[in-house]
Amino acid sequence: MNKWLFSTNHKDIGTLYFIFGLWSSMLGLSLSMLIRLELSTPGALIGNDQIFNSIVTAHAFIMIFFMVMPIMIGGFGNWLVPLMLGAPDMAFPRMNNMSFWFLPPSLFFLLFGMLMDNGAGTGWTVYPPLSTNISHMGKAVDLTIFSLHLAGISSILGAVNFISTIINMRLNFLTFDQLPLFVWSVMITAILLLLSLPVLAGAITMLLTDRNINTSFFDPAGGGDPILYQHLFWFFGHPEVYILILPGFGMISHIIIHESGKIESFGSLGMIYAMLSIGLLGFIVWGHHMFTVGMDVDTRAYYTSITMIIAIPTGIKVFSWLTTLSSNQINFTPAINWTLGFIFLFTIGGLTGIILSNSSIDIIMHDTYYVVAHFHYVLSMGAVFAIMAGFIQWYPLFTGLTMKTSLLQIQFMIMFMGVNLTFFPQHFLGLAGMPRRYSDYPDMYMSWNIVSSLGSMMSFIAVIMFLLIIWESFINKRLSLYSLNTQSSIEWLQNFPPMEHSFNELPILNK
Ligand code: HAS
Ligand code: CU
Repeated sequence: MNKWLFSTNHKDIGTLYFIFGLWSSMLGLSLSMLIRLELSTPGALIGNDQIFNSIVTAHAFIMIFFMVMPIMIGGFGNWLVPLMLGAPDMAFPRMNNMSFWFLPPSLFFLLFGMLMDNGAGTGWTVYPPLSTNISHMGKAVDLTIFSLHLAGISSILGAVNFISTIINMRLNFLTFDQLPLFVWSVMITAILLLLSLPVLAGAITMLLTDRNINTSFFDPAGGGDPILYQHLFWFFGHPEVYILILPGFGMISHIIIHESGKIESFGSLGMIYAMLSIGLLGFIVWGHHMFTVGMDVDTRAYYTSITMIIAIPTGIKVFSWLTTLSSNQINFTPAINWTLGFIFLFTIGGLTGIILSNSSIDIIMHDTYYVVAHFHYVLSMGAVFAIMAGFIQWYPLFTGLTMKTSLLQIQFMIMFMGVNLTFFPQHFLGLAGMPRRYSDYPDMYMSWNIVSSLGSMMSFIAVIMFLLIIWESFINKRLSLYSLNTQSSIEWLQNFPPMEHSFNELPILNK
């Protein structure tokens, strides 16, 4: 008990993040199934649009702040960064513990927000005036804001820790250009977090005072402006979407290098510069989320052009991955399946992003399902596929066990079909004008919505299957190469469940 609550060990804390992220992913998945159930046919299932909107809002927050970020940065970052640097642990181990333990209370506040009064049906953007007390009187939005404050503090502390660790705790002879790409990706992500989260914190604090102590930052009646909120939110929100994908880029690079039997990525330095450019450009494109606020034509032209430029460093990454893979015999292992799936589907999502970046097109497409399709291709098939690839790749390191390859292959096929069936038709729905965040629709949108909901059932089955595969590996205790040669690891495995005894207890890895 104390070992977990007071842990200062990067691997144990990483494991805590994985468990937390897995738990949240079940929660986020359940909410998404409710959304797809409501939308599976025309007509009402839940019968209350405020509840539907609260579900959509909680789904987004949970998936972003309590699933992808904890798993990628908290889980993989904590486990792998110190090992890749040759460091004994993170720079501030006790702060690392605090970063983690801010998250459970934050999640509780979010859930209270969803369940109290009428829930927070604001969408993850929390735009005023919808989020002010005109439309959301009760405490729900205040609780949601407080949840974001806590999650934000957690991430800022984590970011400080990663930046300090990477700058100060490298092995002496490692120069920056020799750092592994995953370490680079986490450092850039941490810098993005450090620069963007305080702006979100400012925006939601101003919203909190508008709601509770009668300020009027976002209220025209008092000389304020709701558009100011949108600028502050998206100055955070756009870098945030790169925060969600950059560590995935890092993991994908490592898996490709490993699977193609090479010692480094094609264009290693170029990959570093590409990630740096994506991170930098990510801070000056936020206006592409606000094309419909009445922006003048020059500003629209600026945001359109600068947004499109991001395709260049991203293209550098995609083509470098493909070049690293080329001229090798590819063995279709489960990790490489997810990796190839990532490259293909992330690119589709990226291309629809380029389409949306055209301001004149976006004025028509904004707030339609086309946007929903875009961001699920880069998130559900980008970020999540990268997580699956990384988890399978490093599972033997994390647990000392191996999962069953044949089951993983089948599971990949089901999930691949499931997510594509769910989200590809949403492009058609968006092009036909179906708006996002509505609980019902006219009959003309029915067919593709049925396909989408059936696809989500398929993904659901694939996720349950993945849990069973993990369970199977724990039951059958197939040792991985990491643990085969040490006596203590065998004893460790005999004490089921393995989580009771961390892998750090193996003398071989105990630094
Ligand atoms: Fe996005 C909305 C544009 C990447 C996530 N995005 C969202 C939202 C989320 C999100 C969550 O400009 C919704 C937020 C909300 O709730 O309202 N996005 C882009 C562009 C890129 C991009 C240009 N997005 C991401 C990533 C995300 C993410 C990564 C998370 C992981 N996105 C937008 C726009 C909106 C938007 C508009 C607002 C829409 C609206 O109305 O609300 C780029 O970073 C993508 C670059 C990647 C590629 C693919 C690989 C590159 C290759 C090189 C060759 C390609 C070229 C392009 C030269 C481009 C292979 C040629 C073009 C052709 C069409 C062929
Ligand atoms: Cu954006």
